[in-house]
Amino acid sequence: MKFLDQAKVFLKSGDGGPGAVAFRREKFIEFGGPDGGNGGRGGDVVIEAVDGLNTLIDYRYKQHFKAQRGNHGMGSNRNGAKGNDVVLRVPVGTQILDEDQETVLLDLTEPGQRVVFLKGGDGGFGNAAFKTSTNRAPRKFHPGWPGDERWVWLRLKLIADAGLLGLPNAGKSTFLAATTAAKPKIADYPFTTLAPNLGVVRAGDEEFVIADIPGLIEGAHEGHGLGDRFLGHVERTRVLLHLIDGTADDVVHSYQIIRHELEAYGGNLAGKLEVIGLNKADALLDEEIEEKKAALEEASGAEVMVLSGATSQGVQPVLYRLLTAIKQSKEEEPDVIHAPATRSIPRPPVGQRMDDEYAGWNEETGEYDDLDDGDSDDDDDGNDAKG
Ligand SMILES: Nc1nc2c(ncn2[C@@H]2O[C@H](COP(=O)(O)OP(=O)(O)OP(=O)(O)O)[C@@H](O)[C@H]2O)c(=O)[nH]1
Ligand SMILES: [Mg+2]
Repeated sequence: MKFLDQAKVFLKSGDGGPGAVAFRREKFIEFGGPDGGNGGRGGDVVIEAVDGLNTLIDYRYKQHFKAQRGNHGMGSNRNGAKGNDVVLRVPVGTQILDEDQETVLLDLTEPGQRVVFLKGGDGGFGNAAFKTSTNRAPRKFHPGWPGDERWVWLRLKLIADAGLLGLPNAGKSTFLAATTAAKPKIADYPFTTLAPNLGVVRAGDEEFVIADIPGLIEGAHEGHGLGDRFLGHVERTRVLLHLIDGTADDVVHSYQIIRHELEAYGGNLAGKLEVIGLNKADALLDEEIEEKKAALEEASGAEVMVLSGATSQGVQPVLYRLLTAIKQSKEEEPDVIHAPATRSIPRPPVGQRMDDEYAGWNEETGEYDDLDDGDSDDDDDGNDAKG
């Protein structure tokens, strides 16, 4: 199954329903008056973050989401019903981006978070609302306000605590498989992993989520290999585990390639806390380990941990190191819920207003001439005479 991490969708909130033009007409009731109710509000476009979803695959098959239009108003001052909302259920961690794919409009970080993204248009006033002291029988109504519509991108960034980074074949997926219940594909050719995998690590009584992403190569930021688009999946992690294949001739060069790509990617990735692991130690002689570890420590200026995902040698200390970093980072910066995006586009009125010069009140008959009333020929005649 292909992992789908973004989708383009069209959203439209419902238009408001039109107001009604109606008059009270009852036998023996002398002064009826206008009683056309208001139109109903259009349905909203609601976006909801739910647990248990981890892809946006549904949005590949259905791209258009339209909320229902508000119902029209009716006589006897009955207002139209509100249109039904349309609710998009997305995985936690989904961002809504503008068509430019850059401007973040909404960030859903908490399960259950529910945001009205596009509000339905308001219903139009019925003629009862246009009654004034000088015009007691208006035939004016408002057709309702339009809903909002726009194309947006849904983008999912998996929320993992730790991210695995490295060149292809560094042993990232092997590490994930060794430390979690995840079963990623592992093979001795580059780009075995084509989409991110997540796994839950248990270290003592604690748990954290680790993400394995496709390997990076030199020039990934220019699109080489699978490019750097998967880095978005580790952008939000609290710590990175940078794995280096210890069997490579020049481990320092391997390290620097990845560092360079992180810097080219931008954001705060390069500044993120990094744990460096010299991997595949089982395949190395002791003196090789010492030599490569020392070279890496000199190049990075940080401690380098030695491990083997294949034999699990040195893996536990790495997990505790990651866990400590995650806990520390959570203390410094607890999870933040981003404020929902607010809509600031004013809605222009549409449609024409009905001309209200025509007053249906007939002084002589003491009745209103109702437009809807097709069989009142006599009234119409009387009215023509008046006009
Ligand atoms: N000897 C040894 N081999 C390992 C170790 N970890 C991984 N390998 C081997 O290295 C090869 C690549 O392993 P993967 O886990 O698929 O590497 P990856 O970093 O996920 O690779 P990509 O998904 O292509 O980026 C496989 O043949 C693994 O069996 C290790 O600790 N020791
Ligand atoms: Mg892999």
